[in-house]
Amino acid sequence: MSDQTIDTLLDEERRFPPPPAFAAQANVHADVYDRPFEEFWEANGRERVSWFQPFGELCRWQPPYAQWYLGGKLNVAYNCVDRHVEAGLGDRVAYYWEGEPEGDRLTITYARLQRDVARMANVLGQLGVGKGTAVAIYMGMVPELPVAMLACARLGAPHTVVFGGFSADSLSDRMNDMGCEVLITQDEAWRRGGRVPLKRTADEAMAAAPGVRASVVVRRTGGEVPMTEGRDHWYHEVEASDDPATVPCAPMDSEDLLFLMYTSGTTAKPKGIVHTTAGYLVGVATTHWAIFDLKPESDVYWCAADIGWITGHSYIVYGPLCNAATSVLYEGTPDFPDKDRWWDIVERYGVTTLYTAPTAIRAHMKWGPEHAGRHDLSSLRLLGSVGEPINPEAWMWYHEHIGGERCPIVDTWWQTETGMVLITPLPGVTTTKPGSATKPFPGVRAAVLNEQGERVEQGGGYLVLERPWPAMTRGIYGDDERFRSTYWERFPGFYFAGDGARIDADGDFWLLGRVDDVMNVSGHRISTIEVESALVDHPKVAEAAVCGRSDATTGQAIVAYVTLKGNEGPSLEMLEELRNHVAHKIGAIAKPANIVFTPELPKTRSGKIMRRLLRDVAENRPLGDTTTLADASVVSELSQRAAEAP
Ligand code: 6R9
Repeated sequence: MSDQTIDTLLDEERRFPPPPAFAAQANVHADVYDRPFEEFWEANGRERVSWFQPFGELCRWQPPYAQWYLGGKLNVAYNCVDRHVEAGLGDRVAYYWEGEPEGDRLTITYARLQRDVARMANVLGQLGVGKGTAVAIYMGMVPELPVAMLACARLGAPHTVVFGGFSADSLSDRMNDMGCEVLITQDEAWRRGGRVPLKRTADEAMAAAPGVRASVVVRRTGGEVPMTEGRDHWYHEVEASDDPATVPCAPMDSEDLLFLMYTSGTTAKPKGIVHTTAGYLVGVATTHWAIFDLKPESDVYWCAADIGWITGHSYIVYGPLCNAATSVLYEGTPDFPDKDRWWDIVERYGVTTLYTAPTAIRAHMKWGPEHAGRHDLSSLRLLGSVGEPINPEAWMWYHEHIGGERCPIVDTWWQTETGMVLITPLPGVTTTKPGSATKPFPGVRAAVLNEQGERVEQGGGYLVLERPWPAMTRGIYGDDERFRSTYWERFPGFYFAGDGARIDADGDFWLLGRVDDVMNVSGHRISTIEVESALVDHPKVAEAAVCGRSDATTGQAIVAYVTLKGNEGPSLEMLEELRNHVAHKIGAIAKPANIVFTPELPKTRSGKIMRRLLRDVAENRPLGDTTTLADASVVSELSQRAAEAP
């Protein structure tokens, strides 16, 4: 982010204190910040979660690894489903599901969810899935997705959910890294009226993942898909009981692996971020209850993310279900069949709480407020934002056109690695400022350090966290060295998040985006090197350098600079071929928005590609310091080509 943007942010003087009526009924009040951190997490550990065996020790901190709620035994699926049915809440709606084809809807109560999970668990059990068996899940936003995750949790089988937009290579890499034995998928997914061939992609992935011995295929569209005898099983054809008594909830240790979520880092290989059972569950349930001011009897909560990302895991599945919330689950996109799809959903179900990403808000801004204006949004009482810094304009638009100027907005900062929200307003307590995530959550301590690792009381620097929190990752799967070097070496003793931040005179945090080679496209983390590797993988590409440039809708857009081999000349066909190649290697979200063909890339004398310069070129900025450049003429040549790029 340029200095100018930072200054603009800090000039932001609008203040939004919590509406008094909201504050009066809020779940948490200002005194929550005074609670000693041990007492806070100890009490929430007891109150928010049911234990088969209570924990003894709260936290064991052996940097960089923390363990929480030691000695406890519990089951995540039991906490998210069965105990609510036992408590007489079986008729409460867990999910209102909205499929993409018009009129395709389902109301799933907690009692039904319990039966669905039991059935899926029995099917998995027949395939030999038990405690410790790694399961991959590659699905769209259908009810069977949370059911599959919960069935794994019920059996004690760790899962990894791979976003349905990812490619066969991405899926097989993850399955191989985790050692997955079983894959749960579906025939196809609906998207904008088209069909996404999940099973076909899964077949390609399984061909490259020999450890996967069985798959379970849920029928969604009814499209023709090949089934491999002996390996693939239609979910609806397997005979299995849905009686929860036939498949007990496995008692798990607090620190047993719950899931891996792969995320992009600064190398081409995604990291398997480890999340365990008790700390994760307490962390997501506590934050969900406090930050979204959850009133489980009356709220209709909607997180419009995809479950394939950490936001969906923590705040569509585990947090809300643990809290016995009623949620909306939706399949599809905000502009199909029309741009008012979301507002139609809000009106139909009386959604009270909406949690989405700045990129979605900016898309709605672009489409205009008339789509929301056609619907009654008066049920909304609280709005949330996650995934990237929210620009003050987008914040104000959300506040006015969606929140009717009455709903507090919680801008929540967190990461795959943190598992739960760490910096956020509390809606009944915090005076918000458009663009600021404000304060660390109770029991969390964050700071900003300068280049030398000194604490910045007021001003900009690097965001770090100072002590462990329950849902923090337990590491990168199988890569202790990378875990230490990525997060713990830059500032010894602190968790380094990879984000820049500023603290203002009130002690509020303003997030400024990534400081490493990770791009943020529509709230999705993509590493520059991952895209470069995919490009260089193409037989005609000699070299590639990738950077993000600002984009009004997606936050950042991917720009690639490509040097072709030998006599290959640039062409529009080549450009399309390369974009498709990246989509095939990684997934459509990683497709470069622009490709600039260039005979040479700007490099330092030691051979490092000067990405900062590429970003300047991509954003038409005056070029910064080029004195370390080996051949300065490359840059003027590049600017010329970028301007002419198709
Ligand atoms: C939950 C999630 C994490 C990165 C993170 C930061 C950015 C997320 C933000 C935000 C500013 C917010 N980020 N929330 N930046 N304000 N409210 O998005 O996880 O996919 O791992 O991305 O997203 O850069 O480091 P993940």
